[in-house]
Amino acid sequence: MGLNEKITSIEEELHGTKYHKGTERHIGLLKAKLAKLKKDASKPKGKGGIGFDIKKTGDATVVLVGLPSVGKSTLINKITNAESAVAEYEFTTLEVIPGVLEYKGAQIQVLDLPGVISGAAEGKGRGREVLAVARTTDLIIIILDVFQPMQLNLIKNELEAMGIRLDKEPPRINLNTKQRGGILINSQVKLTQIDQRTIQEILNIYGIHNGDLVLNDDITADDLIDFLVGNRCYVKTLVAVNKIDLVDQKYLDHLRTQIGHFMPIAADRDIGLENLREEIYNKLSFIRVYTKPKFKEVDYSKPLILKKRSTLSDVCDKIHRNLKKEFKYSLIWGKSAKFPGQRVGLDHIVEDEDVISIVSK
Ligand SMILES: Nc1nc2c(ncn2[C@@H]2O[C@H](COP(=O)(O)OP(=O)(O)OP(=O)(O)O)[C@@H](O)[C@H]2O)c(=O)[nH]1
Ligand SMILES: [Mg+2]
Repeated sequence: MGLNEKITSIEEELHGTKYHKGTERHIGLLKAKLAKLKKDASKPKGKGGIGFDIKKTGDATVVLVGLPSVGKSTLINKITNAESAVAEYEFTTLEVIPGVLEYKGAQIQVLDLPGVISGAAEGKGRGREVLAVARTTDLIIIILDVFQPMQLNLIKNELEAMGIRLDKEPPRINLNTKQRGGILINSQVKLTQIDQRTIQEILNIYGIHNGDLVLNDDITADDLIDFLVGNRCYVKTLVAVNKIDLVDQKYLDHLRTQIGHFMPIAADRDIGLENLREEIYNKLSFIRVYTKPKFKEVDYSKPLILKKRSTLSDVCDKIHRNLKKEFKYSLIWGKSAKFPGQRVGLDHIVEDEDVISIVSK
């Protein structure tokens, strides 16, 4: 049996197996085998790497994902400086079109993508290339047509199939492989979703027979498989429902009971766009850091906009391309400082409202 036949046969078995306590382990193992086969099957041939080549700019990158004709290009044209073609027919956009959204001092790169269809992650309609762009962004805005809310599940499934985990933190798992001694599971929390035997067997599928596995979360089989496959991305999402000019409030209230929280917008009528900008900014949870030049006052007028958990090294990159080479140390005031004016190095993690003073060579 070739790789693809094996994949199909396991997929069929998974479809035919009902989930309950008694089949939990079997399903976990099937999923582990399936993920392993898919990983082997998708090993890049030749040059490697898929996707459009997009140069990242700005403080964060956001991507618009949705089916054809939901209004992605209309939206990017309204909230950024981009000029992306808009038309009534499907697949108007065929390339990745970048634009910049400026909000509260942050420069947010927004990417308009070609429409995604069912089967995209398997390669339909250049779907893999399109979706691969979403893997490395900070936020995925899923755009739905107000009359097709169930597209939400389709899009989420396609993104998941590309190894993107939505609105989730990476499971805290650590593995130290060894030469002998079997597998030792050290779990810091009570495991309610997977048993030790399943963990052992899943590890075996990935060729791991000896080592220490440390778990800091109540993980599922899927979490363990994600960890073992290793190329998963964890990205936040925001759902926007477009063309709300065509429906009434009652319709929208009902929609909320079906798909949960979303941002209602009508891109070509400028409805809901200010709220959307605000929500994009908030979701990106930026922090602001101020600089204090030597012997001068803090410059509060020009905050440096950074992502959470940024280091001083990231701060330097924001200020000047070569600053890191010149960097000697920095003095720091604020939440991340042990005491005002603490002396810190490039790997120090900054926090919101910190003040820094860089001393260069
Ligand atoms: N009624 C209404 N129509 C809209 C709205 N926004 C966009 N449209 C229309 O929807 C159609 C598709 O818009 P596009 O922006 O090209 O959609 P797209 O998602 O970029 O489509 P593809 O590039 O083909 O994937 C156009 O005819 C737009 O004028 C809206 O808020 N309300
Ligand atoms: Mg478009």
